[in-house]
Amino acid sequence: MKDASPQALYLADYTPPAWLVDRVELTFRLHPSATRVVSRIAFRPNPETANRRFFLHGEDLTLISAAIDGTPVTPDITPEGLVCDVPDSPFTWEAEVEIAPEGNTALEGLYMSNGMYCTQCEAEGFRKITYYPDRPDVMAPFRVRIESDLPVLLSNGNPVGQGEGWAEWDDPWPKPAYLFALVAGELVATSDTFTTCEGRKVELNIWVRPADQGKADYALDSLIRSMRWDEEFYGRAYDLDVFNIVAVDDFNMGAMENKGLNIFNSRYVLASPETATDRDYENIERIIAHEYFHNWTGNRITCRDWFQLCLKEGLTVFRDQQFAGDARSHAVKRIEDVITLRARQFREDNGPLAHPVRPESYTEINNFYTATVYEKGAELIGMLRRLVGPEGYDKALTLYFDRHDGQAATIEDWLKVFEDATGRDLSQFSRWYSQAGTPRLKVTDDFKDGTYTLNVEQQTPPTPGQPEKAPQVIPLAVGLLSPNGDEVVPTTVLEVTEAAQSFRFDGLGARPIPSLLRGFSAPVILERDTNAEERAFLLAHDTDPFNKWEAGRALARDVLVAMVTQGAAPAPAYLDALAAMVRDEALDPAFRALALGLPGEDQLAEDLHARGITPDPLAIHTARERLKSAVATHLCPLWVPLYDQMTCPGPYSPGAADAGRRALRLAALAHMARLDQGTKARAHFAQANNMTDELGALSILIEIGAGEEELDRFAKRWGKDRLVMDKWFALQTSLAAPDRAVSRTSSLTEHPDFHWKNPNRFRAVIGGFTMNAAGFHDPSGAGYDLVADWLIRLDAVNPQTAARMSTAFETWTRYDADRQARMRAALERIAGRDGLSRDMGEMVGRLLA
Ligand code: 0A1
Ligand code: ZN
Repeated sequence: MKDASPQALYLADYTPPAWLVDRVELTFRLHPSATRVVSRIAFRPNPETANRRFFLHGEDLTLISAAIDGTPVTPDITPEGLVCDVPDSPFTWEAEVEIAPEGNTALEGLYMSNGMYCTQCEAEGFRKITYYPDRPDVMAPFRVRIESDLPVLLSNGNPVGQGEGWAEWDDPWPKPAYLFALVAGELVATSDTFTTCEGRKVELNIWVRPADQGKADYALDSLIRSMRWDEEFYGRAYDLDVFNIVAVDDFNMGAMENKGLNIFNSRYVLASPETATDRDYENIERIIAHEYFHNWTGNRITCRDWFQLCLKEGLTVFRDQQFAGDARSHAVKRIEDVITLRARQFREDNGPLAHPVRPESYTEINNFYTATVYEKGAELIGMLRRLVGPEGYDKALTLYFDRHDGQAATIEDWLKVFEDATGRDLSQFSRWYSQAGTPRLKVTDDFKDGTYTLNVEQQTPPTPGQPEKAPQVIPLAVGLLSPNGDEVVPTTVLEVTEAAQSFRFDGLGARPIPSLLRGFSAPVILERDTNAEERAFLLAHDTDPFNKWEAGRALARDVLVAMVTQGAAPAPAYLDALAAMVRDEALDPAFRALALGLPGEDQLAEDLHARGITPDPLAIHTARERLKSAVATHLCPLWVPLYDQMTCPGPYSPGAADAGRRALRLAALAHMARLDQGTKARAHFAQANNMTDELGALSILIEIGAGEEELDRFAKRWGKDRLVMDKWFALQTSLAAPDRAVSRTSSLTEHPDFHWKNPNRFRAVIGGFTMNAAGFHDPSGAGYDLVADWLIRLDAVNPQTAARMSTAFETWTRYDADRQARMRAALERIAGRDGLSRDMGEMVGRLLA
């Protein structure tokens, strides 16, 4: 592993800060090419350490002046910061630096987006604004003065004064520098007020550019519902007089939880029925909630160091998942979350980038905002809750907030509150934080004299730097069904703690059918020799909605694997089971739509690889297309009635009920299109009055190789809307036929609207293409070269976004020797570039290790 490189940092090397900060005062004189930042910082020695070395982080800053207690000083400046001789008692540091936000294309620190100033400081962006101990365990209250002619000037905390060309903000809550934020621009607000359960009246504003006015209502509504939910379920109230959210077009990630001033990628704020899909609305709701929930899990209690990132992210994702489940359907939400977990985190865990939920070393922390830290991190919280029960969980959380409010905490602190609140020993559980890899659970069963025995073996494959794994505690939720479909043992959580273990169920009249890992009770891969009959039985009878869906998904996977490897015809048992499910009106339409979805091509490649078969992306694509057509034909009589039935009368509502009906209706339409060459889909596109239907019909047409005319019409209609045009670009690169994907993507990179420095547009075009498995893996290697060329180009201007996208190559060792050689060559070409960023250097180093 590249871990051994000189710049790698290690969790084991943590040392407390030498100096603590009591107060920060900042003045910004904004100018596109010459912004001045004046800082006044009260330092005091940390009584917990004898180290008195005074080091401040600082990158790309021009130091104008520095003084200690009013006396000018000349510090030693390095590319990473400065050191200076200081007294060994409290003192005030004053400095003035100059920075150039308009040239900041990396979008870290202070930068400009469409004439507006904004900041992104997590993880280590504050050091590009001024000299400071930029580490999360240094927390301080901030006061900020902004001087600019722009009309709206925002920072963290409460507004304390404003006049012609200036504004002042005061944030009384001590915070680490990564939560600092500043925004200045021509903005308009959608506003409301919220009175907390503690009686505080809070002004809520969602700020957008004037052209986007009217598109923030759903974000605002989501914010209010999030605030209410956090009070009701976690007892957490908001703690400032104002909560501001700003939508920004150029943003590396989804959004950022800066104290009192959340900054969002505009795609997760702006929505209207005509321009946003149901999925967009769902994402807005979830991400607004996520950032809001960080106010307590992240801001009031933050991380001691970046190795502890999952402390705030895993918990906050878990909380946003709970919230979304409450707001929508728990069953559907769980299925969607598991689809994402498998597609992103299992994929990561199975390749060269696998790392523990709490990594033990990194070179560039920006590379560790991963599915493992976020999504697997959330699964760990879910398992803890399953193990200690909901009351134990609530007690532990209350203790966590009481004990650690205002602190920068660790995973040890987190587990200790669970131990203290519930009396449970979590030493074995803590392995989930330190061991990478997805555990395999092998289950066999016996039945004798009324006793049913489940034999469980666990094993976690080696991952980079971790050849051996110790057994973990795995909550295995199980139910047993009798052959007539009755549930004879309701859901029971078995605790698997050993490498091999058996569990007995006595007093059964007949051999039961087990429903294992209900609700996906642990992030593991279940391995069990079973047959299509058992799967069809569970699909028909399981009372656990997740496992009902899972049974159908497993059937589909087996069918597809047989189609790819043996050229088999689609199994009728699967088609019949699917028909029964689609017909079942007792089931939620959203659930039925999910049941009609097939495992993705990348997922199938992984499944084949796990069975020792080298995946052929084109064969997988072809089999999947054949299966879709077979489903269309076999279930033919169902589609038109379903399409006619699943209308949504009344005005558009993004709520779960209507969204589920639209999803099922579009699923019916997709199958109809395979039988009528898209006639109905064309009509649907033409009549659509919302983006879900418009984009849904357009994707259906593209998938069957039609839709060119509609694509043109779509571009004419939406050419001026950048978020909608991102969809137009992404659709073409991600859905182009395998033999045309490379050329289509190349020609789109020549399109005058391919503004590649905008991360959303880059992700739409290049990221969209990397999702097109058969296109990306074109046997010529042209797809790899195309992506490598663009990663090299982007790395020079925006390392963070470029490095994230290098994960397109993380599965390279799964493929045939020829493809492997071509991917390796592409990665080596990137690695060999002069001036490669630290971000990209670390990623390709790990990918090639
Ligand atoms: N903390 C934010 C996401 C975020 C993470 C990293 C960033 O830069 C490296 C920016 C934003 C969240 O979880 O929403
Ligand atoms: Zn987060």
